[in-house]
Amino acid sequence: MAARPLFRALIMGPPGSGKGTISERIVKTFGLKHLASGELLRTNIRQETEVGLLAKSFIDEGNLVPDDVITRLILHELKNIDQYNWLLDGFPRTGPQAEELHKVYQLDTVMKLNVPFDTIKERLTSRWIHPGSGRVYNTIFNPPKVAGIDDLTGEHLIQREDDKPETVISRLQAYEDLTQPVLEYYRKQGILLVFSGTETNKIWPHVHNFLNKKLPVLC
Ligand code: G5P
Ligand code: MG
Repeated sequence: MAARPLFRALIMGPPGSGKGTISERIVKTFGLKHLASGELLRTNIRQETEVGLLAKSFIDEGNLVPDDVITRLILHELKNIDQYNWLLDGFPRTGPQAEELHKVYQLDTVMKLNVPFDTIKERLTSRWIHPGSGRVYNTIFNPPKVAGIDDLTGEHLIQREDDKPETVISRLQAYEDLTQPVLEYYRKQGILLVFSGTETNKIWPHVHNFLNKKLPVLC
């Protein structure tokens, strides 16, 4: 029997739309490898790599990291998971990034989370993360068992530098200006699906049903 072709998916949406939260559920249910550009950059910042030092000032201001830097980083990481089904989160988010990715990998599907901006602003100011793993909490939506402490490691949670209200506005602006053309690019390819709502728990069943038609469920 011929091997099933590898599945290449992308999740897009404005900052705080729930990409990370839904990706975690996709990974758990369908076993895709997950590569999140923001997470990768934050790891580089913590490890004080050359890329991390360069990226920090852009991220802290709510601006995008230069295309060539993030593209090189992501394409390098994708090589390591080449033999698996994967889900990209947060890359590409400009036209040039989408074109560079397309030279190497053709996506099967692009899932866009369409969440109103007012809903998003509230979520980001109540987000807490575990810096070591990138695990995400929210004091209202999915609080840790003990306030300020990671459920699995018992280590302290922190707030992301770029979740300050003024930085959130710059990030939303960058999304509007630079990422909208990417959606158009995928819409033209006929692979864009939009999932709208204000609650992840209501969006997730639709994402699940959609992926279920394409992939075997793990659990
Ligand atoms: P990131 O890390 O890619 P963003 O801004 O795209 O950052 P972010 O903030 O990580 O996206 P998300 O993943 O879409 O948001 O959302 P999430 O973390 O799952 O959910 C947000 C919060 O809401 C969480 O606390 C969650 O628990 C909660 N939540 C989820 N669902 C619900 C719900 O239904 N109700 C409620 N009440 N809460 C909920 O990128 C960061 C920076 O890195 C650089 C840029 O500088 C960027 O700003 N970067 C790039 N630069 C250039 N090119 C690229 N491709 C880049 N990628 C990253
Ligand atoms: Mg995220």
